[in-house]
Amino acid sequence: MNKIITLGEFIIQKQADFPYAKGELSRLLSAIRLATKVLNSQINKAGLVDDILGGMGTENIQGEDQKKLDLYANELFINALKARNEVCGIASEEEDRSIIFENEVGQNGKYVVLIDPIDGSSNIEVNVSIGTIFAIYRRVSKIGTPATTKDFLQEGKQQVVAGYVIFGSSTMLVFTTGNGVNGFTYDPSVGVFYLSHPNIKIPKTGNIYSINEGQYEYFSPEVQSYIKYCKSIDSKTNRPYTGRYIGSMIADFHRNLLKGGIYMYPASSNLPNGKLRLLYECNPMAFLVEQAGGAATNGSTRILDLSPKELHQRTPFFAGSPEMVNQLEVILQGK
Ligand code: P6P
Repeated sequence: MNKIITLGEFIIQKQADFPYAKGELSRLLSAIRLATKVLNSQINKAGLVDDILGGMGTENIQGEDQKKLDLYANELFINALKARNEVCGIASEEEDRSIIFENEVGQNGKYVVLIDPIDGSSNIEVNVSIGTIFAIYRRVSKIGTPATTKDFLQEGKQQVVAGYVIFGSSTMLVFTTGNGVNGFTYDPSVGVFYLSHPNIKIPKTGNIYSINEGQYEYFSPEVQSYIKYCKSIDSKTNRPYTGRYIGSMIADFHRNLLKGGIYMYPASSNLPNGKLRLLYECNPMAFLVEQAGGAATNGSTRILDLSPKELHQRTPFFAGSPEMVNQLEVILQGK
């Protein structure tokens, strides 16, 4: 049996990885761990109680229907993070504006957290995997003052921690602190996350492509060319590839991370900047996939190099096995 290491023990062991932290990041990760356990218990009985399913009759800033679970998870993570007194501000997909902690304790917080509390929430009604995505940055504004917009609009390469939780056949927390990617599986019978996937590395290539082909006619000719490439027969490059698209990015991303593959949400004539948000969806996933040896691009530029201009901005997003992402860019750039 593998050596049993809990998430708590792992965080303590890796404390040295956070050069300037004296336990703050550990406390932040513990807050995420706690919120995840509480959320997990609600998700696992979502089909039994209707106070967590269904819509609120409200929309988020993106004009998307807010599900009860979206807002429940949003409140949960905000309160768990606020209670640790390490965060000076939080930006969330479910909040129009960033939340700045104005009190003295908040102003002394060294970090900001950006979060998508539940990605793919429309899948909860049909029991398809959903997840939470988070990114943690050191603030750039002066400690002891309120957080500013600049603290949130940092390039993805400045992240100190990024991770996701996938609520699937099991609940897993996958995160990086810039020293590789590790996956922890939750055992609800004892309420503990165990290290189940140490040092995850994505296969250099694969044969899975994930994209909503129903949008084919709206894609650019270059994206259409790449889809045709995936479907054409060429035994030398293991094609045709297999199409797998769950409609929950975290689930598609996680499968491709472990098996190899490419996830794509391109721009289209009806979504000129794509659908996914740069700050709290694409940047954390890009940090993770690069730390696992993969690549993430908007089609021409590394995601982590993009300079954010606004909190909820969208970007085309392609991420996965490095050789597949490279081949995609060759085709997109008509080389
Ligand atoms: P479409 C969920 O809403 C999400 O943000 C991702 O998790 C998922 O991959 C994508 O949108 C699905 O979008 O337009 O293909 O239904």
